[in-house]
Amino acid sequence: MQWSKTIGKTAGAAALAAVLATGGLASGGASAESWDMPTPYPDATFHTQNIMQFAEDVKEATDGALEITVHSAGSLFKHPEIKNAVRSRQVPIGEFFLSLLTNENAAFGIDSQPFLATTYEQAEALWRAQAPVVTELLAEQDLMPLYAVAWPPQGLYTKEPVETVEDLKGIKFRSYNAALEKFAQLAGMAPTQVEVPDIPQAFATGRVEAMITSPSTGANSKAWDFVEHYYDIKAWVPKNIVVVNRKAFRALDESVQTAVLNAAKAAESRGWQMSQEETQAKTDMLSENGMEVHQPSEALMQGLKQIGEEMIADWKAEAGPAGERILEAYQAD
Ligand code: PCA
Repeated sequence: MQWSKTIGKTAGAAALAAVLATGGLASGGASAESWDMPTPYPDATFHTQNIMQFAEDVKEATDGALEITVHSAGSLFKHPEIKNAVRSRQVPIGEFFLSLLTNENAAFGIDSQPFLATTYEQAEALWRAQAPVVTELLAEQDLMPLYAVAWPPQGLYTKEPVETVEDLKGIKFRSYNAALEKFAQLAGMAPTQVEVPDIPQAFATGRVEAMITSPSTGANSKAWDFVEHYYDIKAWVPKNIVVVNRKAFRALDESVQTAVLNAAKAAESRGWQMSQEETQAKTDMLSENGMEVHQPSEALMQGLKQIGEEMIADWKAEAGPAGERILEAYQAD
């Protein structure tokens, strides 16, 4: 843990050099393969912990033939660069927020569309519908998904009480992707993109004053230090995805490939389980630390859902046939 904090504070090239040096020392036998894996979120995040376990599982199952070193919190590559770093084989494997790829194809972003899938059951069905399309689209870039895990349903954090969408007007809002930015704008707010590790500072300096995110990210960011209210609006259930470069994967011995796929399968089901368990635990943590946890008013939900309908109509138009395929499969599930 200590080393990753140090790397987090070091500038790019120096960090990479330090990391490679550490990786070199850590990897035992000469034939052992050593993979660096950038991830965007801090060590305490359940996704990151799940990935650490995945790395452990791979190491154990392959008797150390493949060692994956996790570089959390954007310490090796910044979040928006992780996908291309894997694509260009600067690293063989990485994790990122799937809907960040919306700018490439709207099909990647369906899990961040408001009020389309708001429970775990729905989110799982949506992933079953989305996964084949995502797999095809990523294959065009020589990438292969290993697994995806949902965040808990997204809630609203504010300084002042919110009864209707009107109350959100003019608020400086922390965003994390294009869909959320649009949602915020349609609600009359002023969005700014802020990565998770930078949330506390963005609030402390007044760059932002509200956000929509999971109870996990809220609690891990100590939201109680800067906002008082949490509204459980369950707006959507977005996912992180772990992808591998196909050339790097194929270069592994077949038995190692199988071990990676098995560990990925286990990580997917463990991750969804962890996510569900977190939802209540982290929401409780918000109130234990003095925040007011509310069920949203009817009026607020109505206003937000209206925005959602507009967004989904736009999304359908943008996503075209790939989007239709996903929606049809989702509705038939
Ligand atoms: N946490 C991440 C993505 C969704 C979530 O719950 C974030 O706030 O950026």
